[in-house]
Amino acid sequence: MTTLQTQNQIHVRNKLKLEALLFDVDGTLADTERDGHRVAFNKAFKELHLDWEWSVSLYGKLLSVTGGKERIRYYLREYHQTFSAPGNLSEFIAAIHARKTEIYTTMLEQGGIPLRPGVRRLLAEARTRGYRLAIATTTTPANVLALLEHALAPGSAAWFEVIAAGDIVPAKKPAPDIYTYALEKLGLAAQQCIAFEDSANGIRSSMDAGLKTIVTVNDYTRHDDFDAAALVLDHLGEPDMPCTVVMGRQFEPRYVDMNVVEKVFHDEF
Ligand code: XBP
Ligand code: MG
Repeated sequence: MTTLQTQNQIHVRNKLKLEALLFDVDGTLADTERDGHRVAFNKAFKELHLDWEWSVSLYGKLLSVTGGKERIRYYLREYHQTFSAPGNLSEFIAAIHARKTEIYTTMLEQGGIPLRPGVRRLLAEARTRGYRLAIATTTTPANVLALLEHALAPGSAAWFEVIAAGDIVPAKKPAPDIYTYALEKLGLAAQQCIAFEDSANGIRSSMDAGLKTIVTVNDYTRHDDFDAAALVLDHLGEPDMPCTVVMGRQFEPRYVDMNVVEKVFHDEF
């Protein structure tokens, strides 16, 4: 029997204690897609003399595929069948994507993308109260580090015990692999953790890894299917910026703090 299985049995017997919070990045920590990733993709295309332009609405459709390289490949297959890459397609896509990552991280360095409401406050409270933190995302590791460094706080990557990102697992979300990987690195069972997500692909990934999940929607995801979520909100809220419950029980005051997270975790909501 593995250590995790033994831990699982002990916790099932004893009543589970919430140990760690696992966060998605894009759309959850910050609204990065429309005015961040999308803009960086378009700038990279232009620099490389490609006449591709991803509009706000087209990008919404492309978001059905997670991962930037995978998204470019999907775009070519679905919207640009006549395109013929100079040389090897995978290498060509990787080169475009590398430039896109440089452009995107520069945007973050310039403070271009803030955190979503309540994210900084909840992370700070979770740290103070001794909860462990991790990240499980599809995006490139450099993007996560740049966001944390410039939107959260210098050195804040160290707040997260595990940063599971990008190609570290071959199957990206909606596959559960990135969450399973993060749980393994934490040495915790899913029943000891809670996840924060913003999209249908994200919640399929977290739920299939066995994690109870709180969802904060955004413009691209508000019509996604979140039936499996423990709680769905427009954002985490702040004392002076109440959140709205999209699915789940109303609560007061209307912002998510660790007391709310604990209640959701213990099904007291
Ligand atoms: C979101 C994604 C990513 C980003 C682009 O991931 O699907 O692909 O759109 O990032 P998550 P890259 O919500 O899991 O954070 O270009 O670096 O892949
Ligand atoms: Mg997301």
